[in-house]
Amino acid sequence: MEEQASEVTRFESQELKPVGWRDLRDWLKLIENDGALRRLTAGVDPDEELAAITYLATRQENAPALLFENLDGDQTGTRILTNMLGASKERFASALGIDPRLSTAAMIARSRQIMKRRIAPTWVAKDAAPVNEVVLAGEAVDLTAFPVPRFWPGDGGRYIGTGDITLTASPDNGRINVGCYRQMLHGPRRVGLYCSPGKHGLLDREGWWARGEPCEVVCAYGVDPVLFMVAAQTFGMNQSELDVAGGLMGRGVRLTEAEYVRLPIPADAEIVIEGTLHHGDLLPEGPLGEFTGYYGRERSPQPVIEVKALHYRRSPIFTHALMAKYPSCEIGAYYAIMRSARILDDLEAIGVPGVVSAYSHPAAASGWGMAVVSIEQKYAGHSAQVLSLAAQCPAAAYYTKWVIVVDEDVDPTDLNDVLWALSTRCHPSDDLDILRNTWSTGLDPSQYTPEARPYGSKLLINACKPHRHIKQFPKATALRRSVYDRVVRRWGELGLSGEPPQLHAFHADGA
Ligand SMILES: Cc1cc2nc3c(=O)[nH]c(=O)nc-3n(C[C@H](O)[C@H](O)[C@H](O)COP(=O)(O)O)c2cc1C
Ligand SMILES: [Mn+2]
Repeated sequence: MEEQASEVTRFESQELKPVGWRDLRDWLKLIENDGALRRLTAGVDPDEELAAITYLATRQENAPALLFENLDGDQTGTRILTNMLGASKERFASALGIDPRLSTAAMIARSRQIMKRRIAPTWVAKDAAPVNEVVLAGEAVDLTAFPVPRFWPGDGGRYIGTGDITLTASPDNGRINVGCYRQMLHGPRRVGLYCSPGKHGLLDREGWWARGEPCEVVCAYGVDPVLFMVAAQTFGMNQSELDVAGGLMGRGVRLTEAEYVRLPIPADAEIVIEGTLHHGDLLPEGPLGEFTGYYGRERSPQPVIEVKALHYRRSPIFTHALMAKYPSCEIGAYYAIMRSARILDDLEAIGVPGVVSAYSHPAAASGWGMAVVSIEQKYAGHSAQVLSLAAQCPAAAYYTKWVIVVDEDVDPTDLNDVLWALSTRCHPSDDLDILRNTWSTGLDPSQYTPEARPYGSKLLINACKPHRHIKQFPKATALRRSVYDRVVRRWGELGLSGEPPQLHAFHADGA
């Protein structure tokens, strides 16, 4: 009885209660209890071997998170966590305290409810911040002492920042941005930072440089799952992801004062660096095997963080994100669910009616390649309107090449359903439009020569029933509700195994 009650508390009381974990270490205990964490105690080489193990262990959805506890040559007691969330919607659910048994569509709806909350960060004293167990400044900092992985054979270096969060501030209004941007290690106190055009970290940086000032940066490398998810998601330029993360966790993100910069540092992170980016201080960066499944971008000069201070917990846990084809990419199920929720939020904020659901399938280059939106068509031109708005709303505008609108009887999370709509309701000669010179990235391999990047293009696909003929459009075959109910009742008697499938559309009487 007691156990049942705690199940309920754990999954469904989140309206305004905080999540049931405090930091990354706490959350790891939670997922270990669920059998979703694998500890690797054998020695592993951070040079390609760690990535190879991660890739091979994650070729199916819901593969466990991997904690590498013994890294060749390491003197610091560092551990590395990979596949923290990856293609596991169950771990996404455990990070937010929602029911892991929900369908993907239901998780998107639930995430939207929780994501509406905003809770400001709280401050803790420096000496009460776990990340301040060890604090080093200036010449005492040597990042090369940590085991720093090289992921793919063709990578241009070792990457200290993949599963990171990076804080910058807007020089105009002080809004603190949190993004996840890759970071190549150049030397003991030199870290390359790659932000692609349009990302808020880049806009902040350009803003400081335009004023003739260096851009302060804080990067955290062992972060809890919510800060990581939020850092990877696109929110409005004027929003602080810190407040979004607080809202998702049901309590403020704990921050503490830094040693050198004016930015705060996350108090519960495992490792934090502080530093500055100076205009004109560039070093060759990349390539890195990326979320597209390719080495995205040629080696190019990128800004370098001049590291001023380092904070870490003893035996720190670095979070690292393998970039690869689905389902081995760290940008997986959680990303698809949150991005879909964000697209629906953007469309709701615009105020367009009739939007039912959306999904960015993670197999489409980590959910960045495609967005499907379902609507209940209410007027002539409605589906074309939703298509254009979805294609350019902040949550969906970056990269997305295929934007598809379908009717409400098609489930965007079910690719079989989407392919059915594309094949039976879409007439390519009438229903396709192209947007050109759209927001994209230097990492898109389909644009050649690389100089053509980062301008992208988008195909808008209208796979709704044609509105002009909607009344005459052939009726889709569907079971009569009374007959469906009868078969469900007889399921066992008929000797059929498992649960009868749930249906969401039935034959309309009079049709
Ligand atoms: C593991 C991982 C690595 C990423 N690497 C980069 C990167 O190197 N450069 C970049 O611009 N965006 C990268 N992204 C995407 C950004 O984190 C994402 O677009 C986010 O919205 C950026 O924050 P912003 O919207 O506040 O700029 C990465 C995302 C993840 C999850
Ligand atoms: Mn942002």
